[in-house]
Amino acid sequence: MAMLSFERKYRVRGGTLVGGDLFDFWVGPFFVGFFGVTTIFFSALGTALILYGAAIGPTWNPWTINIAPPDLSYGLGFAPLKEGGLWQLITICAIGAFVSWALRQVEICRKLGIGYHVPVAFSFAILAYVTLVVIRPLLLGAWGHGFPYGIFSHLDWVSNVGYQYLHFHYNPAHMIAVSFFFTTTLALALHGSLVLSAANPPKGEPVKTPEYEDTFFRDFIGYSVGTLGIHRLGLFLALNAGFWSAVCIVISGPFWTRGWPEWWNWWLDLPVWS
Ligand code: UQ2
Repeated sequence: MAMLSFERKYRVRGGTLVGGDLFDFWVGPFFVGFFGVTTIFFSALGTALILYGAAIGPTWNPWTINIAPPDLSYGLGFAPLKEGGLWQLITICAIGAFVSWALRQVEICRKLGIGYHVPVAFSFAILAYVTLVVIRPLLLGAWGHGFPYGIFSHLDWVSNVGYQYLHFHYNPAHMIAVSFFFTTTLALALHGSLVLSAANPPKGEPVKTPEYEDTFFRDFIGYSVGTLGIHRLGLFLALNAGFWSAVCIVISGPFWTRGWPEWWNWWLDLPVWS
């Protein structure tokens, strides 16, 4: 792939966390680095294990392929490959690949002397996954509490775990997470449409400056959060969506075992009503 004219200028040596100069090179447009190698290793091994799991399973239908975690009776021990051990190895590979990917982002940030916002943001996604397949199963005492790897099967898991708490939408952390997801889409819709509105003037007119974007919102609601502010807000909203998702599942079981509607009894039990 051809290198863009400005790219060579940013292909600077150094900034690596591990391996010094050894893996400090590019393959085509891609920076490699130690963590590029570990990403390839874990994702190739993980994918091979998924394919093996599918091959020894009953179907090649992509919707219904399922690689299940071990039975609860295995607790926090290792299970035989065909009894959930594959799921355990695939989970290790997935975490290895995700963490490698984040650390490769860190190395690229260090090279360029830019902030760590991207790897920090990605870490929240990793946290949400690790909460589901490591932290919550550890707290509950069995790997069998992890979710199965399969398209339909993971949907069934979400539904079943939800009904186990009667009505998951009454989970207060779930409410907060959903609100952040929706607000994220609102903010991105506002931002995307605003930028395009300024960047796509009628034929023959010049592209409008950010002052026009500020002015639109000042005319409209008396306030503009600003061009930097909207990106801070967007990051804040998106990270909170992932964070509260992790909270809402990790409290379900380890810290609250009854139905979530019942949790709200604290409100009915307030002494002010008597
Ligand atoms: C803005 C601004 C942008 C934007 C947007 C706004 C010029 C290009 C979308 C307006 C955003 C506001 C008022 C915050 C809305 C609050 C929530 C919680 C959705 O002012 O600066 O930059 O893209």
